[in-house]
Amino acid sequence: MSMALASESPPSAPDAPRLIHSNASVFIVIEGIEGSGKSTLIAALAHALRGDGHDVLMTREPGGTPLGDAVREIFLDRALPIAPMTEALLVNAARAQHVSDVIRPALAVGRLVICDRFTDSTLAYQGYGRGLELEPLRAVCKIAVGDVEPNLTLLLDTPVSVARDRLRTRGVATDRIEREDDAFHERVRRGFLELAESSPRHRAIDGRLSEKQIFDESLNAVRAAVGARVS
Ligand code: ATM
Repeated sequence: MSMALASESPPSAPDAPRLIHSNASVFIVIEGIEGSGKSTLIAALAHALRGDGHDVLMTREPGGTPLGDAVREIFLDRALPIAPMTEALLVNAARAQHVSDVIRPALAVGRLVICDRFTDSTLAYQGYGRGLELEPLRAVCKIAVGDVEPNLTLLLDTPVSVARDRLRTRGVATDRIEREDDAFHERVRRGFLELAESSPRHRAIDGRLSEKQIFDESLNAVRAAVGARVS
């Protein structure tokens, strides 16, 4: 992967990236309901972390591989009725491929991986949202990911009404999950919050803050996670 090349850049070269933590192998996940501002945050974080000298890989779920992209199309297809457990198994089939082909290899060569959604999305959407029991879902996720765990999960916590307004303003066509009613998205939001509160590797950030505040808080949290990983 490109990390090896980046490491070979002479540190004194004027345009060389500042390689601070070249072997960080850090796995960062960004979670939140649709319209919470994940994409903007991820792009800004990747830019800043590259400036720090990290070899950043941005990826997403469902997706991240050819199989994952194919699953995503099926998963979001409004014309397809899909049972809750089928949803869980589909996203985890895609996840197993994603972990095996993309995330694990990137971490193995010291890259910093930023993933738009991961296992918390399954617990929040299929568990809290659809009403599936959490423990079997956790077991399915565990089968898909093995020992790959995020070092930090950032939750962009945004009220459903705010997220809906943003999506409406952007004119985004609603997919199979987005078109669920507000009560569903409220359960998902509460699920994300409960998951975040139950773990020290999570950080919830108020999605109503300004873009700059969200970015600053997030970047500080990521840098702290990188520091904890390499120190
Ligand atoms: P994005 O548009 O954020 O990439 O997510 C696609 C949808 O997939 C999202 N829908 N909404 N709203 C959440 C859903 N999803 C699940 O339901 N379970 C999962 O495990 C994952 C990864 C995503």
